[in-house]
Amino acid sequence: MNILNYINGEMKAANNGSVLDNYNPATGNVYGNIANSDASDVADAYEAAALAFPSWSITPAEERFKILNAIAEGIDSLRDTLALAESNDQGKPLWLAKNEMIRAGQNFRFFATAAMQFASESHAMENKAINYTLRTPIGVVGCISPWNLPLYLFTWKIAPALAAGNCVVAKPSEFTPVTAAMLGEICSSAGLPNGVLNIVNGLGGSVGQAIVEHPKIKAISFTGGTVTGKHISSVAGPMFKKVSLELGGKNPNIIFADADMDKAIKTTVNSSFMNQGEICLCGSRVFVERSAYESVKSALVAEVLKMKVGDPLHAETRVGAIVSKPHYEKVLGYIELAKEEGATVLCGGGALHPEGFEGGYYIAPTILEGLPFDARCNMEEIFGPVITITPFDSVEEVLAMANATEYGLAATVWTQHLTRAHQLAAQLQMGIVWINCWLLRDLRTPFGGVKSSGVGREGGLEAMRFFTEVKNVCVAL
Ligand code: TXE
Repeated sequence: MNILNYINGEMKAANNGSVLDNYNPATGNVYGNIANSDASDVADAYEAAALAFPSWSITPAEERFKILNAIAEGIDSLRDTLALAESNDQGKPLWLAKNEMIRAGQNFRFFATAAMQFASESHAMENKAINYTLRTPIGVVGCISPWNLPLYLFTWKIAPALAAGNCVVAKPSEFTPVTAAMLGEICSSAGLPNGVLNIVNGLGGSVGQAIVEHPKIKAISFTGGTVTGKHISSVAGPMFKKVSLELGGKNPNIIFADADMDKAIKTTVNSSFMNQGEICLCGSRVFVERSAYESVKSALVAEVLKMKVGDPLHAETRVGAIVSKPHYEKVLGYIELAKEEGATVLCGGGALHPEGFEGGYYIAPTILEGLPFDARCNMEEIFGPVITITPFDSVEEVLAMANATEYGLAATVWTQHLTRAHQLAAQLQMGIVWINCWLLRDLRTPFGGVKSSGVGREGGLEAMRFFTEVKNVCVAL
């Protein structure tokens, strides 16, 4: 399978003709290639987008609604094909990829309706004046997405950008380009005019960098690693671009002794290991109130030992392959570091080589105990199937440990104590707090983190605001 760029409604090879290998992480084999584009392809994509903008930006909201809805239907109708492609490209279990394809369609459907609902504000000054805000599309915007939830996150950015009337130059991760290319075809079939969405494939340092540096691409929406986010900020800042950054997390999952334990344990297994732990929202630091510590620990270990790891296409697989060899090595490196830091491995603790998939990148779901709260493996994002478990004695103590990292994306709290839950929600330095649940998403809610987890919020009207420029008009009465 050769993945081309989608520019001005056409599939095109990179101008320089070069390609990169595309690997299937389940087997470690090369199974296709992708366009290895450079700044000249980004320049072409920009030109196509700039040409399409005058017409797309004044296309009536109802027409944008219809086209975005048709894209959603296109995704829905190809759900199984997209899911299989995503699983082969990323390593995630097929059943999970199928769920994510539902969300990819929902992203377009949600922002199709946002196009119809988004409205200006007005502020009356007694009898002196009336102010009204005008919100207009920004122009050509850049959307750069990662490899963990490929189509899910790609569409989460592109849909609001288009709904708000912008044209887009987008880049999927070089590790997972396939479903983005399929989306290009879906968009053309759904009647999206040529040039409104352009997808350029290639490496972050060339294509991503060229998008961020392009003087006329005025806003960048990025999801990825904190180091890359910091670099993007340093390039986009002096150019005064609007930037939305959704970066890493090292999320605490706090379990009190009064929690509904069946639910807490079942959900903790998911929040720790879903998508091989490669979700920025995964709860990688589990804190358990001391009186419940031993029982929660043994219940978690028992559940994790039942999880089938291996062939992502097998219906019973819970944990598939790690996305790439470099990332696999990074995660294994952290497990070794944890051992050096004094961790006890309760389960997992290394690579797996399932029969028939010996070349794939598999890591056993790993639970580590006995690390100080400020050990590196408790402070740095591992982004794999690795969690730590730590007892606590008081609310103050767990709050201090939970807030101790540089990250501030999400926290989960398990308790039946209403007051304590709300007090913790207010004091946790996070953009998102889940109480007695995890990853329960309402697309209207603001989504994003504080501290090194990012800048800005996605979701609902926040995303529509990000992708528009605002002007206040003051009329004296
Ligand atoms: O992501 P990168 P990496 C975390 C996770 C992971 C770490 C590094 O901890 O181990 O980040 O992952 C593009 N200008 N997350 O290095 O590089 C790149 O091509 C513009 C958390 O694989 O941040 C890809 O499309 N773009 C996370 C996208 O950035 C550049 C999801 C993300 O890749 C660029 C993924 C540049 N100079 C990793 N360099 C989350 N928040 O969910 C790279 N890119």
